[in-house]
Amino acid sequence: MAEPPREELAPGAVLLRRAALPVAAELLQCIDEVVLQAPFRHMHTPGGHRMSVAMTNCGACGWITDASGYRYSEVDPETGEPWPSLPAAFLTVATSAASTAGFAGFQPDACLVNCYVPGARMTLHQDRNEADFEQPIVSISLGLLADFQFGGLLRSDPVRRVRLGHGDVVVWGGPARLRFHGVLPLKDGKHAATGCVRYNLTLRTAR
Ligand code: MD3
Ligand code: FE
Repeated sequence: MAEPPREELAPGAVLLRRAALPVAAELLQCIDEVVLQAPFRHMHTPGGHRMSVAMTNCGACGWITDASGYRYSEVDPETGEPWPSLPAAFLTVATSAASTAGFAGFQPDACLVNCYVPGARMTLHQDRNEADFEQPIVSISLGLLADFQFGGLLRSDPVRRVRLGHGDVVVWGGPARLRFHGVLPLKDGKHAATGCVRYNLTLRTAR
């Protein structure tokens, strides 16, 4: 079978366009199951802002934010129960993408599930609540197109814009791991697989 197109966005940042397309329907079904147990919610930043992106998690721990700060939690603060387990299909896509990108042995223990509706966005930030920055983060986009921004190691560094579409997988590791990144406000649209939303899965080794 043909290799998926592999695009190096920057050292350590590998875009595998449409790599998750063959299993996209299965991933969406897994999201539906996760959400039954741990519904999407709008968390608040430590500064008190309500996030426009709705989030939930699966795996041994999940990323949360509230007045006390940004961190990982072994339980869903809404219920006090553990997060739903990491679906096997998430793990398979993430570990195979990581090894294609040169990160063999990736063992994610957390998956943040983001849900964007038109207008939702994520301002430039770094992902630094994980224990070991030697471990990459794998992101999987589903549904509506997003204009993703990635910059450098300083917030003030220039940003590049990359359009991420249904089934696109990106591995962020090595020197790209701490780059600033964000998502511009989602544009209106309708996708055959997801309707009027975009989902993004980020698989992480949090602990
Ligand atoms: C670059 N999510 O959840 S995924 C996030 O589309 C997040 O929902 C965005 O940023 C989204 O934290 C972007 C792409 C991504 C994820 C993690 C990264 C890019 C990254 C970590 C380091 C550098
Ligand atoms: Fe991020």
